[in-house]
Amino acid sequence: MVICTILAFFSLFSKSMAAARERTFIMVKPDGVQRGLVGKIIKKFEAKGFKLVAMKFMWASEDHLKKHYSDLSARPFFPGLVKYMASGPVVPMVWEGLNVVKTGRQMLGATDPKDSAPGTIRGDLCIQVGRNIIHGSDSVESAQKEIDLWFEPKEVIAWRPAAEAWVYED
Ligand code: D4T
Repeated sequence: MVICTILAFFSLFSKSMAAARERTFIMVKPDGVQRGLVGKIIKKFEAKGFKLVAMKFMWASEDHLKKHYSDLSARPFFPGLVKYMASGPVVPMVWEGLNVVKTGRQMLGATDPKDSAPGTIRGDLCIQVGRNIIHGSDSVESAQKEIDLWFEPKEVIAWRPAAEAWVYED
């Protein structure tokens, strides 16, 4: 009985810890970098309580961006999208936390800024869909694919923030 209780406790604990380790891929696009919005965007994710586990500053090639947006290759805006994304440096990041994929998308706001609610990143900081300053994964599965495309495993850092016990109940 005692053993069962202990096992149940650890199973619950590890489930909630696993959920808190969900990861998403967030990227400040070239217009966000050129407009000096990198710090503001990072601040929002940090202030929410999410944990930064990977980040770099790079100028992505068109080939790399075609892979990233391969699902959209048949769309009429695809060539323009790839050119814009390759027009300057970007800041790819991995953020970790409970429900970070869904919450991250909510924080970004709708893809087209004309439909993004005020208070969201796109709602507050941009105007047109072709210059919407930030990307965020739309599912846990696509987050994993995108993280693998943009980062080597060793570039994603496992660490425990000092404030973690003040962000999560357990
Ligand atoms: P990203 O991937 O940039 O976070 O955008 P979303 O996930 O929110 O939306 P998406 O994949 O449909 O679009 C990818 C990218 O294409 C640009 N875009 C989109 C565009 O230039 N014209 C358009 O009509 C659409 C739909 C903006 C985001």
